[in-house]
Amino acid sequence: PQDATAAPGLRFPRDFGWGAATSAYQIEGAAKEDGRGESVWDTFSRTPGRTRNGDTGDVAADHYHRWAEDLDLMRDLGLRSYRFSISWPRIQADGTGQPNQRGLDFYRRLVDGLHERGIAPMVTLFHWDLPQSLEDAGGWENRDTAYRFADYADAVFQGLGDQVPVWLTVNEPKTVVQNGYLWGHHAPGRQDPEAAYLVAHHLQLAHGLAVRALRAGDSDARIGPALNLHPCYPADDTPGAAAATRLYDGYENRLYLDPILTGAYPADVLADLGEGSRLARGIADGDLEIISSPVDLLAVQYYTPIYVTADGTTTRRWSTSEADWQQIYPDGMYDVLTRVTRDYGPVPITVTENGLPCPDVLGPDGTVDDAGRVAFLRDHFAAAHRAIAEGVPLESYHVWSLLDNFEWDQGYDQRWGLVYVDYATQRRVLKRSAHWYRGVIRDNGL
Ligand code: PNW
Repeated sequence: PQDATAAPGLRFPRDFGWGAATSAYQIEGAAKEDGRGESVWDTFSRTPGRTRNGDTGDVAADHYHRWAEDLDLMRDLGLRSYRFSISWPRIQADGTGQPNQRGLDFYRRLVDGLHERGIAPMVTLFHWDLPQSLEDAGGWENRDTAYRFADYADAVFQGLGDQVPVWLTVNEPKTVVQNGYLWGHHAPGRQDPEAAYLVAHHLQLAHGLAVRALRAGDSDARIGPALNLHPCYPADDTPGAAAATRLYDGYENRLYLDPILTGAYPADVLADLGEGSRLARGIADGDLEIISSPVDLLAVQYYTPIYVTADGTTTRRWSTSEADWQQIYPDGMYDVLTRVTRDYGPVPITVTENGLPCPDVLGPDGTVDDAGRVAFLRDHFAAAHRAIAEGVPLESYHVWSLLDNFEWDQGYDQRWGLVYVDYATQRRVLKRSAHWYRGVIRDNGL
């Protein structure tokens, strides 16, 4: 189903940042080492029934111990950029106070090791692993958590700042809002729409406060948000579907883009939530100035389009991947990149995630043939190339993910890596897609 042909001979801009991405809880393991505290994902994954097979991130891909080997893998692939996240509870076990030096040391080794191998680090401050102590104090429903995040960010800037050229604040606030607070299949497992949109505001506030914390120092690093965008298309050509799609786009995209890049929440979404909503009541004077503090780049994560019907529900139009929420639609990459440039630009853009889960198996000959992932990436790279050709200032592209890892509520059954992880032995095996990607990077194109 994924055999759309990419035009041959596509060259990317000089110094294009070919990369791969991971996140702390999904790969590190070592859940109890070196003073690490617990996060909402420890609590959630250890609660029976919350994850497939009861999987947890306790061991994951054991990257905390195998980081040097993993850095060598990245060098062998020829990566120019590596996006990873810092575990907040490794830096502050309870979410506040003096930073834990052993936690900082781990990331310092990682960052130094990247530089030694000629790979640029790109660091996400928050990829969902909120310290459980802060959750116990109200978590993201509590405005104070945004200020705790700014303190944590400041500690990380002080500890690593001189070696990190690009910081990303909050990974996919929308996924926390929707999966964590609307539908409840991610930590903290709530189903409370009123809470959800207040959480959206506090995550945005956290973003803005972290931007300000970086600017308060003398760092010349760059910083921006990491947003997963879903291009929304009407499922038919009725006016009803057009209107429903417009509002759907408000909830999926503008709710997160507008405050940061234009300094205002989208009026249609605010109206739809109602004047008395907890979001509306939670916006204090000055918040939007903080949230819209100028950013240096916008990190875009694209996985799937959404087709919206006139009654405001969604429908499937393209083939679905192993992730039930993902339809395969490479043109969506072109559409999101050109849209953000048109509506919010020009702002430098990095793609910080894009990828496909596949039913990968380690063959008897020791290879993993993920042809579907190769086709998927080729078609999405080609779509990004088209956007660049039309003037989108895209500077780098990170495949999700470097390694197979803990895919949240789906546990280890869903494999997203370029590199296969045999969890019984923790052996890493380059999949066909990894070998192919090495060639793309070497040729700087398709
Ligand atoms: C991202 N959706 O989450 C996360 O940043 C990663 O940690 C995760 O492993 C990866 O994508 C693959 O799932 C998403 O519903 C979760 O469109 C849900 C969606 C998109 C991304």
